[in-house]
Amino acid sequence: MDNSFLASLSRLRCSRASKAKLLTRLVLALALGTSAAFGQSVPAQALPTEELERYGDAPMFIWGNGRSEPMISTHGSFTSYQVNVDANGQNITNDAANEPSISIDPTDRNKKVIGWRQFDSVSSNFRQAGWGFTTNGGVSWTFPGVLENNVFRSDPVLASNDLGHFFYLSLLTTFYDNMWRSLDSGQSWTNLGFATGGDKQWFAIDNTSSSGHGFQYQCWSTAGNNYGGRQFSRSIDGGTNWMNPINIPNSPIWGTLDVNSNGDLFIGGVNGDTLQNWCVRSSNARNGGITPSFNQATPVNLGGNIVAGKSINPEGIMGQIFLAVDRSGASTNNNVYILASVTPFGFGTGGDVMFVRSTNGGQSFSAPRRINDDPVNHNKWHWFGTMAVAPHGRIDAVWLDTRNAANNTDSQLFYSYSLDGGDTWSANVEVSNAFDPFIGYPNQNKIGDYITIVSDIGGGNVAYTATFNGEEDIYYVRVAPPALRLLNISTRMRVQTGDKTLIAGFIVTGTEPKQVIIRGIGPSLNGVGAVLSDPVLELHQGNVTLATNDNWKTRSDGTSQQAEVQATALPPQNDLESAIVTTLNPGNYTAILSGKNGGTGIGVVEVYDLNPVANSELANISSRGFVETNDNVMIGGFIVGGNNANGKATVLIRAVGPSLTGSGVPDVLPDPTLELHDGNGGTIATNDNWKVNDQAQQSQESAIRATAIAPANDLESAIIATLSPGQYTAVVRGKNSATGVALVEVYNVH
Ligand SMILES: [Ca+2]
Ligand SMILES: [Ca+2]
Ligand SMILES: [Ca+2]
Ligand SMILES: [Ca+2]
Repeated sequence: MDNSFLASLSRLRCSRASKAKLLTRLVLALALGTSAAFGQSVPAQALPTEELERYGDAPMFIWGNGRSEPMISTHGSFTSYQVNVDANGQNITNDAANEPSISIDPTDRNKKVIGWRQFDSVSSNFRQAGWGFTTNGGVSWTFPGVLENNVFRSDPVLASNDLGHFFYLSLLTTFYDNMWRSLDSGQSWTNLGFATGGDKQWFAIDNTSSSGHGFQYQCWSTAGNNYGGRQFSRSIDGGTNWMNPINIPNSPIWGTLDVNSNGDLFIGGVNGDTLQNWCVRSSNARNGGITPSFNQATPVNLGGNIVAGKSINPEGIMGQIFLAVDRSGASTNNNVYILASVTPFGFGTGGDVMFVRSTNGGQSFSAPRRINDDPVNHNKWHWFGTMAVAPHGRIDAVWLDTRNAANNTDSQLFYSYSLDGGDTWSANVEVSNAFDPFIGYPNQNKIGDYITIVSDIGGGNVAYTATFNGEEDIYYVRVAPPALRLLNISTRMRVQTGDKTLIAGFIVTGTEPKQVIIRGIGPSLNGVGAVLSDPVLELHQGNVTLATNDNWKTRSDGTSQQAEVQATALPPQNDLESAIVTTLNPGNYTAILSGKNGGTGIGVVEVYDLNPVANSELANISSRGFVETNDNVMIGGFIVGGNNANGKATVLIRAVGPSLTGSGVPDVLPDPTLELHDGNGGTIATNDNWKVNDQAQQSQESAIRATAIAPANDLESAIIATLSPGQYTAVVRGKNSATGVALVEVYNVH
């Protein structure tokens, strides 16, 4: 297809059509503004359209942009890193940037990309496609230059597929889009070419295992539209070719789309004429052989209206509609969530962040729920609300908030999360310092029209626009629920000899040394059958033996360590038991528990964190042993704790057997099963084979893969759990009472 021909054709067509529409909208905007000014109830009228993404100022040749240190802005425990820095990591002075769209590599969340509208001069609204990438989790960013020099581009939308390939949908001055792709984690981009589209497009990629796997779905507005109002297209070949656009029932605009775990497509948006919000579904868009149709359209009450042209963002939108679907495979699987900043019905100013959910495939939605938890004040702005769902189902919401500002314009990024599918939400958390959103407008009277977030298992990755250094720039910040730690990790099993001793691998992560006590327990265990009568303990790092201990009161060199061990308040109860008190640098360690003189029996090896406030933690334990039956199964224990009363720990627990064969381990457990119990023995979850959540009977493959440590064999087991402070045990058994060598592993994922 000849893009330049299409482009010139469209320029002729759209300039007439969209001018007429814009005029209509401006008239309506004036009408709306009038009634709002009198504080009257605002009936449903047409929306004032956002200023179309129209070419204005000509490109400027910028010779004099200076450089300054990049901005890093900390607020409480949150650090916002400037993204739109040059190839050397320096701030570019006198430019402007907004409308950031973020995407992360699902196979390695340290790799993230953010695209934005790049204005090389703050005095010009000429804009190009900016982008930055990070390979270290967002601490440092590189902006090698715009996608295409001196080409007007706007409205960036980024997404990644399940291989970690990034896609960048970019709006041209023709109101058509290009799709760009990066196969190298965002370092370089290839233009895949013409991609239909229109003004304020959004797109989503189906990363499920449905028949629509890899399909890309795109929707856009009715204004700035080259297709006579048709708003939807699909690419079944990874963004290269797009079908002839079709209508979406009720013409929703300014809303995102997403797929459920079966590949059903959902589109959110507001009808610009009636102000009614909609959730529209296609159940056959995943069928590449037919033109998609929409089989459900549900009106959605958000308790208020999507608005544009308000004082907080004069030429822009106060908030768009963010729709996201839970694909966790857990009990919340396929919930459809919608969140937006809206002006409450009956009011002309202010905005609240409102949330609804559907648990029946979008047939109906819950009553709207207000997420910002400050006292109701219809002057306050809670704007640019956006949301994402983590692979295991946590919902993360962020927005800009003027609650603390006497001038009611200085804004801070705020955060709230839900761990129960939107039933309850955390207290709101201040994430950023306050900034003046009116500073640094690039000859355009708004700070763009959106910010975005993508969630991973540990937290949410936010791209937002702020003015901390006196210019309009793009920032990255990671938000997350307060994290708890593993204060103790242990493994219990029947210790045998040779390959069947108990080997506990553990990792200390962080930046500071960690003081620990490692214990080998046997004789003091009660009621567990034949115990290991005289344990011996070794601590290794790689091939280096760091310490050995037979009986805890005496070191291997014969000196006494009784006082040192007692000072930990964790001395073993029996003199024959073993203990090593040591301080470990971050790294991988192995503790081996065996019986003296070839003794066998049930024993426990355990590691306690003696300095939980250090900037380091026990991140996981991976214990290997020979799993038998009844009392002689393998039991991993751990204690979740820390200094945050509202904190939780998200853990991945695995039972590994058959894949050990590849490491040369004989007699592996052929088909493990896993149980997670709380401190009272209650069962929290069970799992046989990791791809299926046994409680919900849904696929949890994508959630487990999102941890980047999915088991290697389909018969192995995995459970993701978000846990309050307390003691927990994970039990590994062989299916059908089989026995063999296996691992029980607990990872703190954050
Ligand atoms: Ca700058
Ligand atoms: Ca825009
Ligand atoms: Ca001993
Ligand atoms: Ca299994």
